[in-house]
Amino acid sequence: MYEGLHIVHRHHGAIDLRSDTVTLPSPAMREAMARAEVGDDVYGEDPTINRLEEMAAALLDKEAAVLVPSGTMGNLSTLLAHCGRGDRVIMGDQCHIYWYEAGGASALGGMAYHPLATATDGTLDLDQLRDVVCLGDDQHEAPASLICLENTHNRCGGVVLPLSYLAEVHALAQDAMLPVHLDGARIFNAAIALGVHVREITRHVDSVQICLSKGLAAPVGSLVLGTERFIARVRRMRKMLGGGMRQAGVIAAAGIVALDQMVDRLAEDHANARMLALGLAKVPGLRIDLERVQTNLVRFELDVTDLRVEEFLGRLRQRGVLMGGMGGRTVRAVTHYGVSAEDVAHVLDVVREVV
Ligand code: TLP
Repeated sequence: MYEGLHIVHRHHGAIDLRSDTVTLPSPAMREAMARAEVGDDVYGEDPTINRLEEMAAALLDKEAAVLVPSGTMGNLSTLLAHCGRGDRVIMGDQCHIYWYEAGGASALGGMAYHPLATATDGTLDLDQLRDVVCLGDDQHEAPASLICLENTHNRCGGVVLPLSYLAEVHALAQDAMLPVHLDGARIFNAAIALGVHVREITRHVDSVQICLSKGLAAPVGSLVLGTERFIARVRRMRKMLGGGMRQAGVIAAAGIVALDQMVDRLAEDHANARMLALGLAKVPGLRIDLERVQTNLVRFELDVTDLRVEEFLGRLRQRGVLMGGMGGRTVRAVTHYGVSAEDVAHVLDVVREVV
């Protein structure tokens, strides 16, 4: 149907490494979207959404799933479903929920964030965690109600949480009778990097949010997964937040293609990220911890004293390469669908020239 249609994978001709959120839908996605059977999802009558939710639940081995417009709404509706006002949510001080979700759970759900120091490998110290999961017996304390983890870990540079660590956190949480929520925006990157089925990750958590619109290249959408009872609560929160969508099967159709066709190819993004990281490591004036380059995110520091990050990014931009600043002297470059090994080689040439 889309033969002859030119599918653009470049934004204004630039090689865009700012994020994997910039990915454009594949031709198969556009075709599936055009053909999607739709209905009113608030009535539960969109067959394509129902199919996507069932498919995801089976894949991640959870009882039920619900489609939400974004990762941010997925996390927020999940936190609202797990916790009430005055509840304490334990999370790492580098996690996306804490840094980049506009404080939603606090502003709209009255929750108290309890951030713990995050190690460079994305983990939290288990002794510290043990100390805070039981808070709430004393009247002074906001009761601990939820632990949030993130995998892969964005601000830590896309690192993958070890399965043994997930098991330990899960056991500790079960002892304290607390649920564990996983922000799995890039959970498939983690599974591919570990070489395991994604279920090996999700078995250690009670709820999980996954993004279809990052490396999997769907235009819109995230899913929240958990028990049937829990997902019914998330559905109510989604409605409250204005995320109850109608004929959104057009979105779900791309999501089905994402889960079907776009997971295995993430290995390509990881190889390209590795190539980029190895090249950057050889550029004098840049500092990079190669051990932390495990998936598609590449974090590095500008050590050149007279070159400010904004200047560096501006000079790249002039030469058709986009990267993002992460505060301080840190830069992030993300490989994804639409960025080839040749693109990475070109980016390295440009970086060498600029630095
Ligand atoms: N992350 C975006 C920006 O918001 C920083 C990016 O470019 O990486 N969890 C994690 C771990 C994420 O990285 C993101 C997006 C989200 C949640 C939120 O997803 P959306 O953007 O769909 O609300």
